[in-house]
Amino acid sequence: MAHNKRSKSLQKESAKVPLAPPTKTPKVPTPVEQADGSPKPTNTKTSPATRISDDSASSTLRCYNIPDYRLEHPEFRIFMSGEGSSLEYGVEGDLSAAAPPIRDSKYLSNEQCIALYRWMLLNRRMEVALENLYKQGKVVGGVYFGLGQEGCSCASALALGPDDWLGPMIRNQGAMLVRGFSARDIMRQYMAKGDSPTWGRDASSHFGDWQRRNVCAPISMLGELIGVMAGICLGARLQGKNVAGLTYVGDGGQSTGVTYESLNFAAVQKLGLVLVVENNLWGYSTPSDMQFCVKDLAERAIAYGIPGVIVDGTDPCQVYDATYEACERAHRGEGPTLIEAKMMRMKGHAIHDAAQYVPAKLFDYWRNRDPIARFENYLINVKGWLTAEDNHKLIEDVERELEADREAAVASPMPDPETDKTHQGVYCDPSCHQIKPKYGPVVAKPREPGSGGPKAVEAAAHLK
Ligand SMILES: Cc1ncc(C[n+]2csc(CCOP(=O)(O)OP(=O)(O)O)c2C)c(N)n1
Ligand SMILES: [Mg+2]
Repeated sequence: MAHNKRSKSLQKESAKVPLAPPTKTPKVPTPVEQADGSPKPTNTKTSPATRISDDSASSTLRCYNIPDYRLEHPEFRIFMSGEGSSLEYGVEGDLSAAAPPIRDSKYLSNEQCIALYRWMLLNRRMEVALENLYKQGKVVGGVYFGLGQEGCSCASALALGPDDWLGPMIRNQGAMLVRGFSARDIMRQYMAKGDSPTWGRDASSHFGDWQRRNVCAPISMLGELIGVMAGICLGARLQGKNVAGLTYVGDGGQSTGVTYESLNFAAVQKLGLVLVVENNLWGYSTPSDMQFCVKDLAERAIAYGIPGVIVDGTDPCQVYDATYEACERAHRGEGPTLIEAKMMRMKGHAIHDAAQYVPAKLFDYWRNRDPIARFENYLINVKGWLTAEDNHKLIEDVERELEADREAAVASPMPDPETDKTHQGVYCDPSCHQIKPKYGPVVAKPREPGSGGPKAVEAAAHLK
């Protein structure tokens, strides 16, 4: 029931498809089953990242499990060859396998799946429109794309409850849409229009809404948002409420020191951080094979003492289910979860990057795993939840909405230079600091002035 209540309140200002209560789906393989339902040879317990073997004090071998929801386990390696100007990346491994099916969701109803598909479509089509606006010289700065990652962005944000928080990164424009921003807002922002969310003071997707939508603006310095989201969860807890704080970090960004510090802090304090590690195989032009040595980034969860889960980032149902369960843990006050979503960045780093360094056959492989095409096929042909005719109408509806948003954004005025003279909206003013508690009065006992009481005791009382 909590799920139903949560889904209704996603601040979906432009949602067209009503959400329905979750339906029970037919039996689906659990993370410890193979697609045919037979047990996997290893990982025989379902609880995430729990230690599954240290039965005797003398044991020298410890085993942990990391649930892996994927229905395929691609094995390939990217390597560097040549020298100087002939230096290039190659890929070796089996790239011939057919795309896997979509895993049935344990929580999403058919109506919710269709709503999710619509968000993903809107996400993609909006980015195509942004690319065109850029080519027309209307965008100020660059454009960042989440092509191939729409399922991950949209499904993860959809799993949040109304009191939860979102901390998107630049590729998570789909998550912004799900959380209630319109394509019009995002396009205005990219064109630095005077009525954009930052009144033309910043470009690309660096904006949030802490008042209504519980969205923390992206932070460019990779990993920094994790600590901020942990802080939001801590602040809510001090007000008597356990919230989930969903944010993202890439395969490149997760190597930063602040990622470790923030995640460790969240783990120790059992804060409701939900960290989606978007392993899209590239960080700028560095392949993930040259970025880290662990096989799966979800394994890092073991070192933090928190659950780690692997999902196919091109399968929105897997992403939704894993994020939903992580949010439930957060609401129960059980602490953070690390979800590794494996997928592929299907364009360059940003619009200026043609990604010529990416081996073409790797693009071909992942193009076959397109999240939208596969989800569309799932809804129409596998489940029969959407007719071809209704799909056609849905696509037309998305296009109509986008065109109206695009026209309005283009017609918006540029910022008035007069307002800039006063630095309005650039620097902090006293009103910025008047942020009232959102969930209730702060329950922490303030330190008595001049008491000089023992700090350790006070910290324990404040934070735990
Ligand atoms: C701490 C820090 N170092 C470097 C950069 C420059 N930078 C911006 S994006 C990027 C690559 C990020 O790759 P990844 O984390 O894999 O995310 P992706 O772009 O693939 O989504 C880099 C190095 C930065 N913004 N912050
Ligand atoms: Mg990356």
